[in-house]
Amino acid sequence: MAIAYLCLGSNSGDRLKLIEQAVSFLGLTENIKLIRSSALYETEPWGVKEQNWFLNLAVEIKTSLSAQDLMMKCLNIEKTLGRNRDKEQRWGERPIDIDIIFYDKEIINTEILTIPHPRMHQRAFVLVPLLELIPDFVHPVLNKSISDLYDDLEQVEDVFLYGTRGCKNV
Ligand code: PH2
Ligand code: MG
Ligand code: MG
Repeated sequence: MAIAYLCLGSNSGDRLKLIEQAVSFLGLTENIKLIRSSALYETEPWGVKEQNWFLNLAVEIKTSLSAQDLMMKCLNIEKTLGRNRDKEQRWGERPIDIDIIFYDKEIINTEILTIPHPRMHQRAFVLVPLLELIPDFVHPVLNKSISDLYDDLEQVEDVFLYGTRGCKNV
């Protein structure tokens, strides 16, 4: 059994429904058990700025699937929810994205899969949800905790708890 952390994101279509459906499909997948979820966040687009804001959250799962099989399950759920990668720009708009951030403390570098996720430490939309779940988890390549990685962020894109965007001064 492995413990893995996934980051889910959506910025087109009915974002809330897509995230909810993706989490529930994950929970219904054989050999995946949902353990915990972070809160839901509304986040400024990272990478390509001219697009809708995203909804993001992180989940902790327990699984007997290999990292590779877990990735295939995630890709299948993305497809079921209408994702068509042929029509997408890198870092552009997508109805649903499910990324494996950590798989235990394994370091995996194959042609199709890199774990830990290679850009997670540059992204507030990944670090903020993970801060809730595993602030002291030490990144097996960078040897820093999630809290330290968050403190080290040079560019922090805006991350709001879902429903609080636009309430900056309240
Ligand atoms: N995903 C991307 C690119 N940029 N920005 C935010 N805020 N949230 C995302 O999930 C995201 C992104 C590529 O997968
Ligand atoms: Mg992805
Ligand atoms: Mg992604």
